[in-house]
Amino acid sequence: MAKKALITGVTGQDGAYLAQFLLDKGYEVFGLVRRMVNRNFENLEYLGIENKIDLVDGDLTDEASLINVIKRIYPDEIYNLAAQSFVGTSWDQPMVTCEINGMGVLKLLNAIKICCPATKFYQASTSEMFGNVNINGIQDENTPFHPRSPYAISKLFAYWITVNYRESYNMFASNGILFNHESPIRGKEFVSRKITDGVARIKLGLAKEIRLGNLDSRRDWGFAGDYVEAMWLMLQQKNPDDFIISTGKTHSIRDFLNLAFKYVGIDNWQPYIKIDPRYKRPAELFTLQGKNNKAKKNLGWEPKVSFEKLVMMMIDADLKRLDNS
Ligand code: NAP
Ligand code: F7E
Repeated sequence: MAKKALITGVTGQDGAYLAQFLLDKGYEVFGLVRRMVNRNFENLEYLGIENKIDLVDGDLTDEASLINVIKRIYPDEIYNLAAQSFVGTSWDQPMVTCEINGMGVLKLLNAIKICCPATKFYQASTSEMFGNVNINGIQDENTPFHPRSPYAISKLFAYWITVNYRESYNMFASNGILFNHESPIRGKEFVSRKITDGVARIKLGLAKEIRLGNLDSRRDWGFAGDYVEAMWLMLQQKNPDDFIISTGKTHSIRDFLNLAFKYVGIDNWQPYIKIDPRYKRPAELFTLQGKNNKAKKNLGWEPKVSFEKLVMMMIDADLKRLDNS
């Protein structure tokens, strides 16, 4: 019989790639979707899997809905990817962010404990939890946390409550501490996609500039399609554990701009970039770079898509999308 997986956040970037990955592995895939006036299945449609997933209604902030869904499905694996995932918004909406990203995870873990304690659980943790600790080095699983945004703080609660349910109730619950990962279906509010969409528009004569904030921060950017494999691998281990998933390399926003503009034949990007204070953050994370040795050794996982290939892939997709629209 096919294994059953429930994905929360299935309409997001990672949810769509993970659903595709699990369908290819022969899983029966269920996706939790919350009530919206206009539901958006664009990412699932982009990957051509919108009709292959069983969509179920529920919201991470409503424990009764989670219990109902879990009782209906009895999944073998639950991947909790749902979140208010935009760091910038977390200063404007700190309570919603903590309700969903923090308390939502506790509600889900509790629902699993009550209904199906043997179900394996994956929590989408984040490199944002490290803050600016060890920014001249490289962050690993032993680096102390110092979150610097309401988003990061909500995710730190979720990280520890996952560890606590594992230790208290012997549940199979693992944290993936993922560094930034992008793709052609990354939300346009994130800097990578904002740049590739903007560069494609400039190339096609549809825009004249891109407005950005801090160009000096550095991120360890990988490809989302590679990272969902690591989520699955974590739940196939004998024991639950926490893993950093990253490329091990770091690049600045300026590096991203250099590559993106060069790819479309523009060597001097300065005239197209306007610095707008609205996009600067009250507390910035200067450099993120993750050491992925544990994942390589224990999971046999490695990133396949390089930073350069990722940027080119995203620009190609945006050029194609704009050409067809
Ligand atoms: P994303 O594209 O923003 O997707 C977030 C998903 O969460 C969407 O499907 C959204 O549904 C859903 N959601 C939000 N609030 C919900 C609620 N109350 N109940 C149910 N669903 C809800 O995020 P992503 O980039 O795929 O990231 C996936 C997860 O990994 C997130 O938890 C994020 O914080 C974490 N993470 C991401 C990265 C990264 O670089 N991408 C790195 C580390 C960790 P709607 O369509 O209804 O809005
Ligand atoms: O910002 C700088 C910004 O919003 C990256 C989420 O998936 O990864 C993501 O969080 C950097 C920051 O991602 C603009 O100040 C400059 O230093 O693309 P971002 P993020 O904040 O790193 C982590 C791992 C997650 O867990 C999150 O869910 O780029 N930056 N100018 C800008 N950023 C944005 N968004 N827009 C700008 O105009």
